[in-house]
Amino acid sequence: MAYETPPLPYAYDALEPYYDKLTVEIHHDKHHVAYTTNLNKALTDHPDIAAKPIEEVLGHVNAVPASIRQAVINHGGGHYHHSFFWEIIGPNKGGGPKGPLLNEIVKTFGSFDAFKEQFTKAAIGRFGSGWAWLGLDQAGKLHICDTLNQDSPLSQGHAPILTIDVWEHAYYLKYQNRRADWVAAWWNLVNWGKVAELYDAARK
Ligand code: MN3
Repeated sequence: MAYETPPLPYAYDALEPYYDKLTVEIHHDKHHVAYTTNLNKALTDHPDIAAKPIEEVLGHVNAVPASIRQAVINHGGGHYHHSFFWEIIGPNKGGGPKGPLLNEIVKTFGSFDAFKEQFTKAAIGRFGSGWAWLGLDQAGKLHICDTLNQDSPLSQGHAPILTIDVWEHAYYLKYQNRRADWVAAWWNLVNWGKVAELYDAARK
């Protein structure tokens, strides 16, 4: 059993002009694939772990033997987070959420704009490499957080429904040091239909 990098669910250039073809290609085919490859390497002698869904492994990461735990956090996180990231963006998306998810965002953050502002702040403010997230916390409440490197919100018992990658490899070719421009452009790619699906699933 080995983990596999899911194929990119659209063409490399499908996210233009917000996300350029070259970055998408390198990000998926090199960075994402390397995480998956290194995860499988780390688990060579642990087929019992490699047989589990990655969500389960990261959700109980303290059960992973100490000798490989950091490798599983790094590469397992990288494998899972990127698979998730490609799913919640897409071509001809953007706009905003509807229905129960919109209602909950308004209830929690005051308005959709206030939510966007807080999420953007988390993404821009993440020092160094990492991710910003919207998810359900252990109490089932919507919650914004940011994580360092490939530390996973799953390991905190959260159910993620939205994320942005703010590692420099995610945006440097097009946006260089302008992380704020990457975050602003990324809102145009968010697949709110998929985010709503994840929200509904997480509530069950
Ligand atoms: Mn990345």
